[in-house]
Amino acid sequence: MNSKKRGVFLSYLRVGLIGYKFMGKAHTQAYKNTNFYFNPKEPFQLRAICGRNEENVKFAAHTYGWESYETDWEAVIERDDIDIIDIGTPSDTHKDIAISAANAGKHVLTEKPMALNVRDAKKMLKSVTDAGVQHMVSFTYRRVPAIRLAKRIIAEGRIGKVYHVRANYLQDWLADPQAPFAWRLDKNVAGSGAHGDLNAHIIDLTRYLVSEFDEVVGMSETFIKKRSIEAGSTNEEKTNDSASRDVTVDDATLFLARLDNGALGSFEATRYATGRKNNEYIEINGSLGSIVFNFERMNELQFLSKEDEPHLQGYRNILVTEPEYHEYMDAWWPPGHLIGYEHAFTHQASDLAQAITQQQPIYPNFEDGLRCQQVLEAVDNSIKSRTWEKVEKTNYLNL
Ligand code: SOE
Repeated sequence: MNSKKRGVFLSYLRVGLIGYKFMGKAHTQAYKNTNFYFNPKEPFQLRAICGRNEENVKFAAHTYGWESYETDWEAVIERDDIDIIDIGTPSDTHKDIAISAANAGKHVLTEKPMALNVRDAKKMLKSVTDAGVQHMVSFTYRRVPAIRLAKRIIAEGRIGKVYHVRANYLQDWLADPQAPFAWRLDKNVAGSGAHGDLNAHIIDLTRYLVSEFDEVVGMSETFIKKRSIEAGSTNEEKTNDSASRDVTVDDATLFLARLDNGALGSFEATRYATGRKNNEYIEINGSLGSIVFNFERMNELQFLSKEDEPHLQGYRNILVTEPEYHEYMDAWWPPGHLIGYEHAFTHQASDLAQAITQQQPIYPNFEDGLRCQQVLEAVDNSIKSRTWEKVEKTNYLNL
């Protein structure tokens, strides 16, 4: 008898991905790269990708390598050959899909911001908690190796007591008045503009690296109130027959914060920072030193230590690519070969696979997503009240 046996994996983590555009691509690559570079005990299987436009989602299934496609997200959730629902669609869809997925016993990963508001975020958190499934929010910047090093430096006490967090997330894709209307400019679909899209990230990084938020005061502006509808717009962007649409979200939102640990924070998110493309910047000043990270130089971390001899003190630029010392880098290349935007999505998928297989908690989870939503909403409330607002931190549904 042939003694050679074909190797067969005992089980797979079978994914249903809702959405096939920017995040659909990034998440697809993350699942494939996890299998290839992180050798998970249970590899991901790309079972179904979902989108309403059959022609487009069929093309995506074929080119991205998904086994099947669906045009109705509920059909994906009903399938018994899927373990994980990954939500890569606009914010207005997150609540219904996440709750349905949890109720069907599926693990849930959702893109940020988690929800349109705190109330929906609480309902989502309750559903996944009651269902006992894994739940995660795609704040991928926590999984950039330089951010992991920043976390380690702070945890080791190397910058001492933190006094300041200074963060911004600057893009410029709307600085051109001719830029057409997009779904991200519709409050009903996106929930908010730069605030929920970009401040969400630096709020999460601040929570991850430094502290929870105590109270905030903010301001926002919509510089261009109406934008043209361009040919080929999606259903969300089209409107009856008008050639343009009102922008119903913020173009830029800035806010100040007092953190629970007594530090002061300043935060800015805008899509009008001409020349800044994806400039997520965070500087943390402490009694013994400082840290500076800028995503546009994502393989580097600047660190200053007051413990250095005075004549040698200054920001040192650390290239965070050492496989032996820097988290995640042992899966990739030799020192100095750099990684990019998409690698943090792979780190996220790899950690999710490990958490599911080992039945361990995973972060940032839906409670982190809710905490972020509570900061976002407190800023929105302060913009309305024009006063400082405390940040709510309860999980219960005060319905
Ligand atoms: C905005 O353009 C955006 O795509 C965010 O939505 C993502 O979360 C960020 O990673 C890149 O920029």
